[in-house]
Amino acid sequence: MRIHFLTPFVKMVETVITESILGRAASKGHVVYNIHDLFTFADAPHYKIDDYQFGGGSGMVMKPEPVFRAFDAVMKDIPDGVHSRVIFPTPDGKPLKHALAMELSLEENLIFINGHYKGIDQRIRDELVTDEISIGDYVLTGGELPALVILDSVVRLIPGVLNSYESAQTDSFTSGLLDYPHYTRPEKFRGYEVPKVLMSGHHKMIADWRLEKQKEKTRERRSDLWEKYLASQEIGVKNG
Ligand code: 6GU
Repeated sequence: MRIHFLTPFVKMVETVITESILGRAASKGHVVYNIHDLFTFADAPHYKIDDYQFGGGSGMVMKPEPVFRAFDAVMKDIPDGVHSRVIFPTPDGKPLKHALAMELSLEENLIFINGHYKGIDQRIRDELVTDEISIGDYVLTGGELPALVILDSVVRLIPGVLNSYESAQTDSFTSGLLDYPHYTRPEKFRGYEVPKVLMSGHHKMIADWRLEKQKEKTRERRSDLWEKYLASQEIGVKNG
């Protein structure tokens, strides 16, 4: 998979990628990163990438020209018919879910356009973007962190990127239940003990205990997931 970033914050994106499993995925040959500095596509002599908003209002808006030029440069290297998605991270996008991450992990090219909420000319969104994605109901200062969050959720699903221990951790959202508690040595720590059942060596009892903990946690914290789980189990939700 080839991943492009169109961003004014090249260093930030590079640093997160090189210091994480996202970078390891590139060394292993699973992905290639291209990070494009939007300032290099702006007009001399001022290389401005934003400007005042038509109609008034506070805050600057990202100009269309640098983004369209950077986008054209990226598309020149992508042959016709090769599957690409153009992602604009924004709090008014559709929520990021495991299923969307799965879908994106099958693409050949992902292009992230990083801007600022209210701060990007609508024509970029109308003409270039295929997916507007939000990472939750809160507002961040810019699109770089959410783009990296989206990317991380996608890249870890590419076969071979994770080792088997790490991939086992994927299961939380595929099973529809939240994860169970984990313990390691020492067995007694500051007076707190590891649940006896985990020391029993009894696989069926351990599996039952873990499933019970998953259900408990999901019921308490995520009524939305819990309702779906019940429906999928055909227990019915009549009494819920
Ligand atoms: Cl995708 N961008 C910004 N700026 N804030 C967000 C977000 C995205 N998702 C949640 N909050």
